[in-house]
Amino acid sequence: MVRVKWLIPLVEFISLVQAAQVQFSLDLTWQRGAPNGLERDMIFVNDQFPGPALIIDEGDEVTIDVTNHMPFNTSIHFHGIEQKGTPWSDGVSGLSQWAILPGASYRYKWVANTYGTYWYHSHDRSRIMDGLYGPIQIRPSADRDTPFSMISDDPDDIEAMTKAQANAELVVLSDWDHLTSDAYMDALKYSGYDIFCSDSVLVNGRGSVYCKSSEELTALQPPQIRAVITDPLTDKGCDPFMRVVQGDWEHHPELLPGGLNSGCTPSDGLKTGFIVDPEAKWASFNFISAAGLKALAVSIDEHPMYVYEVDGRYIEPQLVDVIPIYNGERYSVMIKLDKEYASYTMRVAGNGNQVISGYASVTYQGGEDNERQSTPYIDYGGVNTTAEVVSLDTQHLPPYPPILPAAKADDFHLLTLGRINSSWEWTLDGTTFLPADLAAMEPVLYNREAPGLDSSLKIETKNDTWVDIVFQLAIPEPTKLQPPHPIHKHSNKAFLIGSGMGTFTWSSVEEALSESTDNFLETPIYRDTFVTAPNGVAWLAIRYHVENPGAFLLHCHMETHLHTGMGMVLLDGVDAWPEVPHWS
Ligand SMILES: *[C@@H]1O[C@H](CO)[C@@H](O)[C@H](O)[C@H]1NC(C)=O
Ligand SMILES: *[C@@H]1O[C@H](CO)[C@@H](O)[C@H](O)[C@H]1NC(C)=O
Ligand SMILES: *[C@@H]1O[C@H](CO)[C@@H](O)[C@H](O)[C@H]1NC(C)=O
Ligand SMILES: *[C@@H]1O[C@H](CO)[C@@H](O)[C@H](O)[C@H]1NC(C)=O
Ligand SMILES: [Cu+2]
Repeated sequence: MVRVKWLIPLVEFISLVQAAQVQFSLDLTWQRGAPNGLERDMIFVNDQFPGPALIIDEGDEVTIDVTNHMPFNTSIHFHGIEQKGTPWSDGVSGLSQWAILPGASYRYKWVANTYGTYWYHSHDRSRIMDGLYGPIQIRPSADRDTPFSMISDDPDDIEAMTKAQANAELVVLSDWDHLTSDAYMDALKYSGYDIFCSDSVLVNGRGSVYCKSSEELTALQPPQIRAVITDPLTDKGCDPFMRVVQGDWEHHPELLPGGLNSGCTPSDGLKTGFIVDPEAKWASFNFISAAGLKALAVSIDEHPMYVYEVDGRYIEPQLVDVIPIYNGERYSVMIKLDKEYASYTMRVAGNGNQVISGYASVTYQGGEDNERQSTPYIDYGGVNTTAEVVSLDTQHLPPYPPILPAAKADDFHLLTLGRINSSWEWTLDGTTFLPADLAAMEPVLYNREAPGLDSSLKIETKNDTWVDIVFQLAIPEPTKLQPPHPIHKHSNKAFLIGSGMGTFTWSSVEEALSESTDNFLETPIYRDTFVTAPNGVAWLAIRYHVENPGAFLLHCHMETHLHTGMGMVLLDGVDAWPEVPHWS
């Protein structure tokens, strides 16, 4: 039995001595591009895909001017950035701002009040699937205590790791399809299926389409998934639309575009190559999942990884070979460069919802000509190659230095997650959908009573209170599962405090704790994404501190789920609601 010992959080004193002002301009265009070798219309940021990295120092005052040269509305959200005191810069059309019209610009201003790995992406319709994303790295101030002394007690190693962190490789993982986001969403709507099939997995915007037979792909399916999906996978390694997944709703297979869920067309694209300097002894790889649909798993052949930062916050390092990474999540790792001078494959595999992989290479300087093939930890389907392979334990990620939630919350909300009325429409509040045309509406931040948003989609909180939210999965027969939902909270992070199988029958977390401490973590996890269970009826509990009045989204980060309704609005600190400045 675990002893739960939560305390009042430590106040963090970080001196932000040299607050510099930094400015970026992001120009968004809609052009032809071929990340995986196949051309289509897509979004570029400053003519790049993924968009340029925004490298910032902790404490900086950041201005970002976004100009929309595209033929449709847009916005930019800075994923994981708290937006303390600047809720109008959170970048959600219809919530924190009016959409940026074609030809128009918007100025985002915020303070980098924390450190770590983040990213930016569109928050208008499902444009992530058209390529609107890029990485953000906030370098920690010099007085931040790093966890590197828990990896090695050799001062040379610690110095090398500190340098590696400053020169980290930002690794944007994503999925890619030949259909535009609008065409993809139309395919769900007209066929009635919940589709999560992609053509390619990209690493920093590069990849290929690999085609294998249905038999081969079915054999590579993770065993726990094969136990439920008993029919053969498609020739793209995708769900054959069994009733246990799609339920008994109406479906129109004849309206599926060819090549979407089946019909693989091979294509050769470029491959990302990382060069590491073995003299530097350590390298940091900061993984960001910008996937629109896919759950992924990442590994670097023959290189165990010390995971030291999760969603932009240090943890007590964990040594692993494989990291499962869901939409929006970030994991930063240190690897020791102590292997033969050669090239090692970085493998990024679908993690449960498709048998697919993407690759990059990590090459030691001086090992470019070594022809040796590296040995994988995972196969094409993301399954471990030996029993010794260690996967990240996502239930044990103690924040470093320790930080704890309040022992008791002031407010409790139980949300029921599931499908309503069709296989492809999703709800977070159990009864209604976040409107798909939210992006075209009057921003809720400007008017809390803005029409168009059902009251059940809003959670009102008072400033400086603690709020518990329990996410309950509802799975009607004959469906046996929901895909894991990576639930992302905007503004400040929350604590993952517990989870369990079955139904959360208690009326508060306190009551649940008094009956079943086993469901609660001794060391709550502090992050901005919370992934629901992959199988069966289950629940997940988070606790957060309301400290930034404004309107913030709480939503599933799978683009198809968000855009079909799986989101709600947190009206945080309504008693201290901000005046929106009128500078534009
Ligand atoms: C890894 O694979 C082996 C079989 O090679 C299996 O027995 C083991 O349970 C797997 N471990 C994990 C964590 O998946
Ligand atoms: C589901 O369908 C029913 C019947 O058509 C309708 O009354 C209801 O409003 C729908 N639910 C949602 C959340 O749209
Ligand atoms: C674009 O945004 C404006 C509001 O700023 C809205 O009136 C319009 O309907 C939006 N267009 C689309 C296609 O959503
Ligand atoms: C909201 O509460 C936080 C945490 O107590 C506090 O720091 C902040 O100043 C408050 N904001 C307003 C506008 O009162
Ligand atoms: Cu979801």
